[in-house]
Amino acid sequence: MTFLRSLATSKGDLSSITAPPFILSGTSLVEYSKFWAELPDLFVAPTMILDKEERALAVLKWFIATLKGQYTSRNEALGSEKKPLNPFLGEVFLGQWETETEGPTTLVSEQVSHHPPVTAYAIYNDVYGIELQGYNGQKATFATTTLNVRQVGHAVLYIKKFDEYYYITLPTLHIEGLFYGAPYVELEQKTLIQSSSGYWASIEYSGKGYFSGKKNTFKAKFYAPDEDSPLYTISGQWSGKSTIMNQAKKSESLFYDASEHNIVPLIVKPIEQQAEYESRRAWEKVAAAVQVMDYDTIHVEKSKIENQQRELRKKEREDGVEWQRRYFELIEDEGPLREVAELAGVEPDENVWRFKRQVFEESPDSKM
Ligand code: HCR
Repeated sequence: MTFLRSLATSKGDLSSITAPPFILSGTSLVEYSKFWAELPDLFVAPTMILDKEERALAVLKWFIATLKGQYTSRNEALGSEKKPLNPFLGEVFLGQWETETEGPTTLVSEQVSHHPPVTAYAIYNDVYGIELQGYNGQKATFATTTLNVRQVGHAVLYIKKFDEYYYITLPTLHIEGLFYGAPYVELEQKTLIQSSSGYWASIEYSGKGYFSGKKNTFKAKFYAPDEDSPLYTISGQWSGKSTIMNQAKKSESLFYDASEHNIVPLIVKPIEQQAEYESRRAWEKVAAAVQVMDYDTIHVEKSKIENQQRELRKKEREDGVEWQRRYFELIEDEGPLREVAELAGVEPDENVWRFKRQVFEESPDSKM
C-alpha cells in the first residue's frame, strides 16, 4: 500500500517512485537504448533493399521486432517488470554488437537530463551505412492501480545509401499488475513510422482481449505516399507471430515470427576498463546488492551516488556553469527531420539531441 501511495504522489516523475526492493532492478534505464538493435541483421536489412516500398516494409519489420526486447525482456528473464535504476546526469552506456555478417554495430547512450529524465542514444553500423538517433523521457500518471506512462521523444533512422529518413514516434504504455506486486508492461495507442520517401505506417497496440484473446497484439497499416487506403495490413502479436495481408491481392503470409530470431548479446567493456561515469561501473555496488537483495547496501550505495550528484550540481550553480554533455548536444531541429515530422503530421520538436560522433570517436571511450 505504501508503494501504491508513492505512485499516486509521484507527480509524473518516474524517478521519484520508491519501489519495494523485490521490484528493483540493478540495471540503469540508460541501458535500455540497446533494445533497438539486439537483432543487428534486421537493423541493417533495409539498407540492402533497392525498392522503396519493400525497404519501408523492412523498417517496419525491424521496428516490430524490437518491441519484444523493449517491453517484455525483463518479464521473461526476471518474472516481472522491474524498476530500473534512475540514471544520473552524464551517465554513459556503451557497447557493440559484432556479428560475422553485419560487422560492428555501435551503441552510445547518455543521460542528457536528470530533471526531467532524458536519455539520448545513437546506434550505427558503418558497413551497411545505417544510423539510429533518438532520445526519450517518460511522463507518468497513476490511476487506481495502473501506472500510465507517456513517452516523450522520438527516434530517427537514417539510411545513407538512399539518403532516407524514418521518423519514429514512441508508444504510450501502462504498467499493470502493480497491486499484486507482479508488474508488466502493456502498450497502447499508436506508433507512426514516416519515411522521407513518403511511405508510412501506423501501428496500433492493444492488450489482451481487445483485438483478440492474446496479449501484446497490434494492427499496422502500411501506406504508399499520398494514398488513403493501406497497401498492406499487418496484425498479430509483436512478441510472437504476425501476418501481412496484401490488400489488393487479398493474400496473406507470415510477416514476423519472434521465436525465429535470437538476440545478439551486446559486448560491453569489462567494468575495470570502464570510466567512472559508465553505467555498469558507477552502479556496480548497487547492482550487486540488488542481486542478493541486501536492502541496506542498496540504500547506502545509491545515496552515495545521489549525494555526489547533488554536490556536483551545487558546485555548478556556484560557478555559474552548466553540465557539459559528453556525446550529445541540443540543437535546433532544422532540415530533413523537421520535414519528415511534418509529413507524419507530428508537431516537430523545437530542439533535438544530436550525437557528436566525432567527439565520441576521438575519445578513449570509443575503443572497445
Ligand atoms: C516505464 C519503464 C521505464 C521506461 C522504459 C522505456 C520506455 C525506456 C525507453 C526504451 O526504449 C523503452 C522502454 C522500455 C520499458 O519497457 C520502459 C519501462 C517499463 C517499466 C519502467 C517503469 C519506470 C517501472 C515502474 C515499475 C513499477 C514497479 C514502479
